[in-house]
Amino acid sequence: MKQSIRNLSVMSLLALFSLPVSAMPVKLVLDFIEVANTSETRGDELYFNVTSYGKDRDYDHYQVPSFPTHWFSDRLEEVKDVVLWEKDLEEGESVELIVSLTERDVPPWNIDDLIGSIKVKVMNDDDDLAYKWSLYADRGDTELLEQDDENNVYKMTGDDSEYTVSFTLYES
Ligand SMILES: [Ca+2]
Ligand SMILES: [Ca+2]
Repeated sequence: MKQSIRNLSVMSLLALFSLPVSAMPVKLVLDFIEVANTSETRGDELYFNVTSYGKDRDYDHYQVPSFPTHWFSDRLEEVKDVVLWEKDLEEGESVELIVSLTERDVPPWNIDDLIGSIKVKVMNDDDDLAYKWSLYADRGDTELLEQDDENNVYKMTGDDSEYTVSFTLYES
C-alpha cells in the first residue's frame, strides 16, 4: 500500500511538470510603409533597426531586412506585412522593443541617417497581451497619426524625409 501511494505521488509530480506551458506567441508586424518625401534626392535605402530588451538583461539587436540589404524608397509598395519581431512570451514575461527606421549610407564617410523611432513594451499578463506604445525621445522626428489598440500609424520625418509607417501587434 505504501508503495502504491509513493508511486501515485511520483505520477502526480510528473503530471505537474508535463502541463502545457502557457507561452503566448506575440509578433510585431510592419503593415506598410509609404513615402511622401525622400531624404536624398536620388531616393533612400531603408531598413529597420530592431533592439529588444527582455528579462535578465537579455538583449538582441538586428536589422530588417537583414544586413546588408535594404528597401528602396521607390519600391515600398512591395513591402507589406513584414514581421519585425516575434517571441513566445512566458506568463509574466515582458519585452521592450525599440524600432527605428534608418536610411543607409556608405561608411566610413557617411553614417546612416535616422528617420524615426518608436518604442513598444509587450507583456504576457495572465494570458492577456498587455502593451504600451510610445515615442522614443530624441531619436528622430516621429509623430503618432492614428492609434487603434494593437495598431499604430506614425509619421516619421527625420533627415528631411516624410514616411508613413503602420505597425500592428499580434497575439497568435
Ligand atoms: Ca542619407
Ligand atoms: Ca543613402
